[in-house]
Amino acid sequence: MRLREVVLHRLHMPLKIRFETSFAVETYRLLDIIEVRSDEGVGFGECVAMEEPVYNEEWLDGAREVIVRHLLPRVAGRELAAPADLDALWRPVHGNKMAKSAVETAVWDLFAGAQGVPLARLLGGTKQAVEVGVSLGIEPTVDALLAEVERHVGEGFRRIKLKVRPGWDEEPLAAVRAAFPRVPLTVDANTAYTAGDLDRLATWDRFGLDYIEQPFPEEDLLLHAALQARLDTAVCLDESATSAADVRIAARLGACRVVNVKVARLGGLAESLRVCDVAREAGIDLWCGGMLETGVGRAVNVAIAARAEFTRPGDTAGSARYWEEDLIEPPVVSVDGTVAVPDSPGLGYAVQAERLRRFAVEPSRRIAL
Ligand code: OSB
Ligand code: MG
Repeated sequence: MRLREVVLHRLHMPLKIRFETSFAVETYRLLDIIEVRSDEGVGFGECVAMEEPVYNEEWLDGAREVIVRHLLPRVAGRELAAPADLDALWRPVHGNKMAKSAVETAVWDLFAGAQGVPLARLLGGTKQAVEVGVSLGIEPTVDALLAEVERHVGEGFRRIKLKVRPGWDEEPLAAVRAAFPRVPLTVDANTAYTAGDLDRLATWDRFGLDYIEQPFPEEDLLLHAALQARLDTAVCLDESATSAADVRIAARLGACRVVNVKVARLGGLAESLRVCDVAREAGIDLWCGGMLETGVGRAVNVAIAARAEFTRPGDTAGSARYWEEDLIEPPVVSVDGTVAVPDSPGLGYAVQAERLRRFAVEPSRRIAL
């Protein structure tokens, strides 16, 4: 298959929620939808890089430049036998994984659609439905957080993840644990702690967490290993895990027992599948994270989470948590903490062209290949 044309759509989507983390407050998403076209059909992918490089080193305008100047020219005129062929073509371009993933996932959608198979099945996913939890942002008060937890427990989410940072951790955690003694609970610090916090974090077994996600800066696997050695609670890596090789090293060091798979952070679905192989060999539990995606990215998350290695609930809540109106039909629906894996070809949801136009902040850019 040859790509004939790529269309880049820059969208502004208002979020229903105000989502505060240790590194940002998000009230809307600015994002690119990548539409790839061949003689066989169309595929869609989402670039989830944030406006500023505050989650990882990538940022939306930078990713757009990488796609246009460095990735698409390397695909032009090339015959692709499978989506994984992109790996070899892009090998000269280092890093820039969210940019690569945006195009790569669109190509996977295109291949799955052309073969008439659901993306989840092309990826080796066997589940009929995936289990989902919810990631709750930092709230102005503990009472506001308790109300959020109560509402989401009531909606049936399979685990509650709380965003934490120095100054918003032990007090809200103790309050949530006291009010909900048995709810599966995790925390995510997005790298906000330092070596000076190690002794304090090493006491957190008392909160009965399923895992502690990315407490320390992404480079510092040894610091994560030092914490894991002092806890019964699992350490989970997000930002630190940018490749299958990273996960293998982290497992060898004892830096984690759980990994949050974000397809975009890993550079796409081919690398995500390699992470599945490493996780099976090394006994690491996986779950699928999120970046407040629209339905386009969310559909990819549901598809990969259909694989058996994803043994813990993901952050793939339904569209209604984030959007008044998603880009896809039907929306992703989570009922009682599960999302059904679609059985129609490709992503399994129809991207709405009219909504791509309505949420656009600039004319779409067409690139002939
Ligand atoms: O660290 O998992 C994270 C959102 C944006 C950036 C980083 C993260 C998150 C979330 C929300 O936790 C996940 C979601 O609901 O999509
Ligand atoms: Mg995280």
